[in-house]
Amino acid sequence: MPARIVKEKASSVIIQPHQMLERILSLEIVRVTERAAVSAARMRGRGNEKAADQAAVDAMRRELNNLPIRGTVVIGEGERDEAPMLFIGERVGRNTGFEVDIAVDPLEGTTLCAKSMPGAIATLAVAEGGTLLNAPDVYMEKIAIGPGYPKGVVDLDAPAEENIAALAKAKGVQPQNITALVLDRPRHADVIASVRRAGGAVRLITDGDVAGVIHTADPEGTGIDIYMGIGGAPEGVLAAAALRCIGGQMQCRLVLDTEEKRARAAKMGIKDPRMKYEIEDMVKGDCLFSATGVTDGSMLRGVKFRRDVIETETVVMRSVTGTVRWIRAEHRQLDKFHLD
Ligand code: VTB
Repeated sequence: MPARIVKEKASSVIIQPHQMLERILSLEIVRVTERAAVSAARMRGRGNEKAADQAAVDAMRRELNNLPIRGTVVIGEGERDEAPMLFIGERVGRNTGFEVDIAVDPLEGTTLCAKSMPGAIATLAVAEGGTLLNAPDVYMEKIAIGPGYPKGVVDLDAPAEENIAALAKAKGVQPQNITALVLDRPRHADVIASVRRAGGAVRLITDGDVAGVIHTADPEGTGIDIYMGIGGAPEGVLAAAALRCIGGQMQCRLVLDTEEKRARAAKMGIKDPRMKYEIEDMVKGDCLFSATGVTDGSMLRGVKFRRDVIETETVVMRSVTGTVRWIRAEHRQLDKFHLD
């Protein structure tokens, strides 16, 4: 055989048929979050969280139903009786192709969007069927750091002071050089005080902890080393999907502090209400993650409406390869957004 052909064979990447679908899907899901973001962006600054969320939900559902998947919404807008669309258990897609689990937050940061403040995104994760944690819409304790640290360097159950000290040591810096990102809520007064006692700095956000967790993956770029505190469980699973793609560590525990919540979780298959979840427990298989900016934020630019062009910015990730793509798109065929 001529040497040239042998060489070509050796250097070519063999793609299995199921990976091909997943490769194509990684672009398809960009369209889904782009469209949800554009619809939500039209509602920026109108003070109407519900209407903004509904616009994102409608667009996301419409686009999901165009995908060649057999999808089940595992993390959605709520339970069937309270959410008419993208409810937990809803089947989406064209009902062809692979069984997949879907986690959606069509508008993460509804308040940010309604007030036209930084950091609202439209986000989605797709994973192999049966591999995403079916989390009820309750609070979740979370701790997350980026890649490159020894496993277990921080722990959900350790005091914040210890975690800051351990992380600083592992990073080879003083605690003064560590910054924690925390949701600005009264419930976090102790965590915030503890981080500061350890010498660390705290950056507070009003909403948007999916992006908050993702910030830890690039401490040099974002200035954030660690995410700590209690946020939504659905947002926790979405963030775990992102970290599964880009690396990092995350530990979480559902806050099931009433009998009613424990019963709801049990109905969703949660056997141990105190379980400490690692990324691999929340996202057990391969996944894709996509997020498009709605308002300008530190992770993504928001949607821009120009005269004849709509601009979007999206980040899409694949766990199989760890590839992260930043996609800035200019849309010229505007009727696809179904805007009036
Ligand atoms: C977080 C944040 C969300 O909810 O999960 C937070 O990521 C937690 O709930 O953007 P509270 O607002 O009740 O503290 C959001 O802020 C809104 O969904």
